[in-house]
Amino acid sequence: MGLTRWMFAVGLVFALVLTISVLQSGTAIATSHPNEPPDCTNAVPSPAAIGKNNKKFVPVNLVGVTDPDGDEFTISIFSIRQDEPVGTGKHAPDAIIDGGTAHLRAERDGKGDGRFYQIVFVATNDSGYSAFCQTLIAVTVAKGNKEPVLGGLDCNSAKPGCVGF
Ligand SMILES: [Ca+2]
Ligand SMILES: [Ca+2]
Repeated sequence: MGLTRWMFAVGLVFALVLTISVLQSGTAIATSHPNEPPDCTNAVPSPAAIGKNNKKFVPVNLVGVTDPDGDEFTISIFSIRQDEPVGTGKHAPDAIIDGGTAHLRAERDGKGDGRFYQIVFVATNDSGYSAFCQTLIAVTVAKGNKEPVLGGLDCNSAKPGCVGF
């Protein structure tokens, strides 16, 4: 019992030291950081949703990103994925990346539960600090006025079929 109690005490001290060192390193990071990266907590697509199913491309931009230091920043799209098959032929691919603009096909699988596109992008400020961000946009037009459901497949929208990166 004595040994158990001793080990418990050692563990407690160790945990305390660990907590203090974590807090100190956290403080050190906050105070010595010369510049903060952009904040994409409130990033949303514009338009907020795609309300058509005409198979045409819709330009979608990303808004709501800010920079804590007021720096200028640029947005560069890294990847676009979707939860339905991209398909082949003239209605593929379903996304084209043009810098910070996503061209997304206004399309949904007639047999599916509604399409979501996931846009992954990087916001980089003029001091070179980057934030890795993501947002979702749905194709809202649906038979029977059903809400689109997120999930299922995970396809690269820029390539035919349904492939990964
Ligand atoms: Ca397609
Ligand atoms: Ca879906």
